[in-house]
Amino acid sequence: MHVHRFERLWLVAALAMIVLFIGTVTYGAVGAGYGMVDDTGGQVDPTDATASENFREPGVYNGSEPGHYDVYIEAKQFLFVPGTSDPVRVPANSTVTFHVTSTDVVHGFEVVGTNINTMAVPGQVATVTVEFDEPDEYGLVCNEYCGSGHHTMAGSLHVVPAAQFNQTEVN
Ligand SMILES: [Cu+2]
Repeated sequence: MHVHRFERLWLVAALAMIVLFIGTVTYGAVGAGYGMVDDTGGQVDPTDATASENFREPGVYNGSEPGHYDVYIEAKQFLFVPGTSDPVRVPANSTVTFHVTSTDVVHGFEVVGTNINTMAVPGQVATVTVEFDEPDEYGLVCNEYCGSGHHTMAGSLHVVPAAQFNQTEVN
């Protein structure tokens, strides 16, 4: 059977596009380092999150070794606790694990300008670990539509010079 040269060209071009699209979707799903909110952070009762050993009173805690901190953040309509009324403060040159949960509806937790970006799902604790080398100030935003005040749901994270970080700020 004779296939016209242009017909063949379009067949090849269409096939190449299909391969390219599947490739970009695959890269986005597994190659770019994205992770789903999974069970590593454990589960909690969303109506009483701190009752579970997987979640503590929101705040900054000393981690398992020096220079490591655990930050427990409760997201709820329409604030981060801590973060919204008081900035989250951690020292520079530290490794910080955020444990984020929601006590009402699905929220987002993004540290603006970094690759820290997770969902805050009621009943589920999302954990993300990150290193902060330099003092800096970051915004926190909720990027899952969570209700009429969603656009006001924001906070801040201050990475302060180690000398300015007071151990009394740690729970
Ligand atoms: Cu929200």
